[in-house]
Order: sequence, then structure tokens, then C-alpha cells
Amino acid sequence: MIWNREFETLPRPELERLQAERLRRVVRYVYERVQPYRERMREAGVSPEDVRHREDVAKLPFMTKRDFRDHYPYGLFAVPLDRVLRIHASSGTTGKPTVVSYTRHDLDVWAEVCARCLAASGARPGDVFQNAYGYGLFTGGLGMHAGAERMGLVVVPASGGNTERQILLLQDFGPKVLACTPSYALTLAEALEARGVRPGQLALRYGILGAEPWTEAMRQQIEEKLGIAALNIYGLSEVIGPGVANECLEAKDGAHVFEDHFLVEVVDPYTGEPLPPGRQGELVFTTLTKEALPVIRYRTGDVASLNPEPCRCGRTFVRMSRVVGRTDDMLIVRGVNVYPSQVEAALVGLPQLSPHYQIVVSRERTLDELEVRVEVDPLYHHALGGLDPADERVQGLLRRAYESLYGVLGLHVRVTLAAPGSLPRSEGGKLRRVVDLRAS
Ligand code: DLL
Repeated sequence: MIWNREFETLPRPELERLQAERLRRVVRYVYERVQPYRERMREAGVSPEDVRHREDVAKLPFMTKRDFRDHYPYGLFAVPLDRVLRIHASSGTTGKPTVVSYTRHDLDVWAEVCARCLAASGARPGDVFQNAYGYGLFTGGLGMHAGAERMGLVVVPASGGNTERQILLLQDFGPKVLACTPSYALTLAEALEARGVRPGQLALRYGILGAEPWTEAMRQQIEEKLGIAALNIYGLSEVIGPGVANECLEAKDGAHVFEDHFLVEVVDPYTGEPLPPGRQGELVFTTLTKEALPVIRYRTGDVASLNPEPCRCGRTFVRMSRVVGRTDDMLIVRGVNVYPSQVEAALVGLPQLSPHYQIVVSRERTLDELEVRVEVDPLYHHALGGLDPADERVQGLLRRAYESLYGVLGLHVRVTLAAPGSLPRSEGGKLRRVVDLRAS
């Protein structure tokens, strides 16, 4: 189902005209209202008049996470605080959170784009919807909540965590649609399996999974174990939260970016030069309709590519690939490129391991050392009765993980097994995937 047929299927020429018009407006708006960005434009020698066409976006200077840090908490807002209705924040694992804000109009746009995600993923008005993204400062819970209400779903605001209660709700409330992170979907799938609940015994049909990187192999596992179609949702607080892009059920091949609200580019992470469709690089977004905190050419740090081919679902919006890595996670270890997604791909085939892992790089004198810490699957951990290094099963698992990582990366990796839930998480429940100790 297409939630907003009028906009989601706009013929490209019309869409691009609309984008150009909105781009002109937002650039002038930001220039007039956001002092740090006005100064940056002046330094770059660009004025709002220089932006006429959609392509002119490339003349504008970038914004980065650093701008949020430098102007923490409210310095990038384009409206007085009394026009802000809501504040969210994404907690990094270090330092101050990134603060974002919404006017009434922004909340309205946000609900609209989240409703589009739900519809694209298979939800229909009247369906029961279990929202297991965290409620609170994290954008996932309240963002999807508003989208679901907009659509007329029966919302179960479960929030994140508490697997026992999630399972009770899944069994008794009969949700057809579930939203959570992909790693949590696997946790739920495994907990259900452990209780002998088969996929067919639940009403569940669709999963809207995102907020962290995942792979096709994980999709397959989740779909099989939960008996659902699992769709990828992408978003980030600085742009709006969830609802920047979502896959369609028809193709499940790349997430449609809601281009009437968000202008997307891919740039070379080193030079900042725009890259043509199909090339992998850093995603950069310009918000076209936001009031409280518009961003211009915001560098996400997420590495992906764009596919402009028409889609069989009828949406005319460009599709972004899965996020294959982060520019700040792109590791070069002993001269070899390492992405967390590769580590994930190597570990996913070992059912005794969970998808919760952390990569630690350090340097012993001159040689880089790569360590992968990975949590053992809760059931297997229980069966082992702990992680005794003398236990042959533990040794065997370590060996298999080592071999699998060596096969994918071509590097010797030290594998450390950790107890379920023991690796440190941030407030949004996310693991810091990469810890690089070489610089410190
Ligand atoms: O994670 C918003 C969100 C909530 C998206 C619920 C989807 C569902 P932040 O906490 O600001 O916002 O984190 C944003 O998470 O820059 C990506 O690195 C990563 N991310 C989000 N979605 C995906 C995805 C929310 N589908 C950061 N695949 C982004 C890979 C994702 N990475």
C-alpha cells in the first residue's frame, strides 16, 4: 500500500521541480535564521541567490555532527524555543548527546513519513502494531508511534527491552506488525523458539527493522524464525529520526528515500565530491521542509549507494542500498579495509553466537591487533553453564569463529566470547561496534 500516492509516485521531473523550489526556500530560511551556517556560507562565498537548481546544492558547505556538538544544545535551532514542541536526543557512546527539535509542523511531517514507512512495509489501518523501539529521548519509539497513529493502527507502545513482556504481548495481543532493531528481532525469535512457539502460531506478518546496520543473511534468519517479511527502515535524528527511507514490500531491494522532504546525495568521504548513482560513498541529506532544525548537506557518516532505477512498487523515489559501514568505522587494519558488516557476515552463520559484537583495534608497538568480542547466544550460554575457557565446546566455538573471520577478512583476529548482555550499550540499546585504541 502506498500511503501518499500523490507525492510518492510524482513523475521525476515534477518531483525535481518541487525539490528545487523547496531547496531555494530552505537555504534562504537557514541563511536568515541559523547564524553558524550563515557564517559558513559567507566563508564559502555562497549566497542564497546562488542556489536555483537542484544541482546547485553541491555549491553549499556541509554540516556535520561536530556542528551539533559545537552549538550544543540549542544553537542550531532556526526558531525560538517557544515554537518547539518536542526535543529528542541521540546518545553517542561518548560525550554530550546530539539534540534535535520539532515544531508542530515538523511533528506533522514526521508522522507522515513514518506512516509511509509502515504502509510500505505491509501495515494496513486497523492492524495491531507492537512498537518495540525505545520510547524516550531516542527518536525510534515516539516517531513510529506517531506514524502508526496517523495511519490508524492499533498501537501497542511496548518500548524496547523486557523480552518476557514482549513475548507475552506477541502471543496475547496478536500484533500483525512489529517494529524494533534487527538484532532485537533475532533475540525475540530465539526466545520464542526456546519456548517452543512456532512462527505460524503468531499473528505476526511484518517487521519494520532498522536503527542499526544489518545484512541479507540476518533478514533471512529473521524471516524464517518469525515467519514474517522483514523490511529495512533507515533514519537518523539529525534529519528527522525514523522515516527518512524505507524498503517496499514489493521489491525489498533498497529503501526509498522520501525525496519530497529529504534531498539525498552520495559524496566521496575523503574529498566531499558528489558521486554518480551506483557508487558507494557517504550519504548526505538536506531537509526540504523542516522548521525547527533544518539541516543542509548533513554528512551522515553512513556509507551506501543510490539506485535511481524505477521500482515495481510504483514509487518514483530513489532507493538507497543497505548501509555497508560508517566513514568513522572504516578501519584499515594492517593495510586491509575492515567494515563491521563483514564481521557480522562472518559471525551470522554461527548460531551459538548472538549478533551483538564489538571490534577492538589496538597497536602493540607497530603491529595492529584486531579483536572481536562477541556475546554468546543466551540459550547456548545457558547450556554451557558459563564460559569456562577449559570447556571443549567453548574452545571449539572460538576456533570456528576465528576461522570464519579469517575466511572473510583475511586477517588473524583474536576472538573473545562474552556473556549475553555484557557488552556495554548506549541508551538507545545500541552497541558501539568499533573501538579504535590506536590513536589514544
Ligand atoms: O536510529 C532513528 C531510527 C529509529 C531509524 C528507528 C530507524 C528506526 P539515531 O539514533 O540518530 O536515529 O541513529 C542514526 O543509526 O546514522 C545509521 O548509522 C544508523 N541506522 C539507522 N537506521 C539504519 C539502518 C535512529 N536501517 C544512525 N541500517 C544512522 C543501518 C542504520 N544503519
